[in-house]
Amino acid sequence: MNAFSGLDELEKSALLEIENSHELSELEAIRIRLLGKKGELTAALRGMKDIPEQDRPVFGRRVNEIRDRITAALESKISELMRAEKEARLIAEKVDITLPGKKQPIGGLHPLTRIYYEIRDIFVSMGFDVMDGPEVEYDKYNFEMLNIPTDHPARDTQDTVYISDDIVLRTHTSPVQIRTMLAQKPPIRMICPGRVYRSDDVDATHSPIFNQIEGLVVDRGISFANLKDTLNVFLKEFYGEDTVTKFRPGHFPFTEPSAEVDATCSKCRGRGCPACKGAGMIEVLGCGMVHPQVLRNCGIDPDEYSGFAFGMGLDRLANIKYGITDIRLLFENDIRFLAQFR
Ligand code: 2NM
Repeated sequence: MNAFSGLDELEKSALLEIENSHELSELEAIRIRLLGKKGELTAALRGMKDIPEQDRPVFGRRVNEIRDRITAALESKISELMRAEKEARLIAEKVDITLPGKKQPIGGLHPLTRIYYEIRDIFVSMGFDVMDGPEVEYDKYNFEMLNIPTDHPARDTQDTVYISDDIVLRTHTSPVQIRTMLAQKPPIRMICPGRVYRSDDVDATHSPIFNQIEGLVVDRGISFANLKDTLNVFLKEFYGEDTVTKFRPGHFPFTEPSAEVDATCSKCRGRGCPACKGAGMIEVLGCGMVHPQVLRNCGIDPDEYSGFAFGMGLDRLANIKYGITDIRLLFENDIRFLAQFR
């Protein structure tokens, strides 16, 4: 029976070929060649017309049987090859988790941020709140309510950046003190850090944007002695216990009396150096008793309450502390400069 033995031959050689194959792509080619529309098994089925009619059902069943066996053999070989492939990949991709990792460079705080955090922590430890306010500010809050009249030199357009007739970039953080006094009743103990703006050209000692911290205390019976003691505690904490301070008379429109404060030069500890121009002391902040008119402007009765305020330039303090002679370095964010403060 020629047709049947042809089928046996086809089955035998197909299964052998599948068994000996080692490539998934090869198996796919075999599948198409054997089982595809124009494949060998389909061709064999077409040969059915040449065999006696009574043998055809048996022939048909045999063809189906072979198709099933080839399909099963292909599937089992495919999964065997895929298993082996995965095994090989797992071995090839093995990772030694005991190897030390690659060190990532760690960033650091900007020197201004470090100084701000130090100062903030000292005042917070004395019970001060930290307040925030807008950098684009009403003229009223930046000047008028602070007792800075329209013809005051601080208003000169060469200093102030005007957004419109009545809106400015704040020239100090004092408007935040005004907003605080308008919004809450005494006792008030607050500091306000932030950027301030002046219409200045940039050079080694000037920047149109710089950073300030100002503070304000308002309560019943607040005196100049409270001002001196609070700032002395702060300055000794910040510059060191052996720091000596000197309160010199000063002038601000929003405080009366006012003072400028010198502290022992942190570079030479008073011996005299270029940083303090040989004086051994260096000016670090301005302060004073809040002017009664400023309190009144904010709805606080100066007969009942008094207060003191102070302000300092962060950039200046950073320069002194780190011996920086060009303030542009604080704003350029050159990694080579910043990395020295980690
Ligand atoms: C300074 C010096 C002296 C100050 C005054 C006020 C306010 F709003 F309470 F009146 N805030 N800040 C002040 C006083 C600021 O900076 C050198």
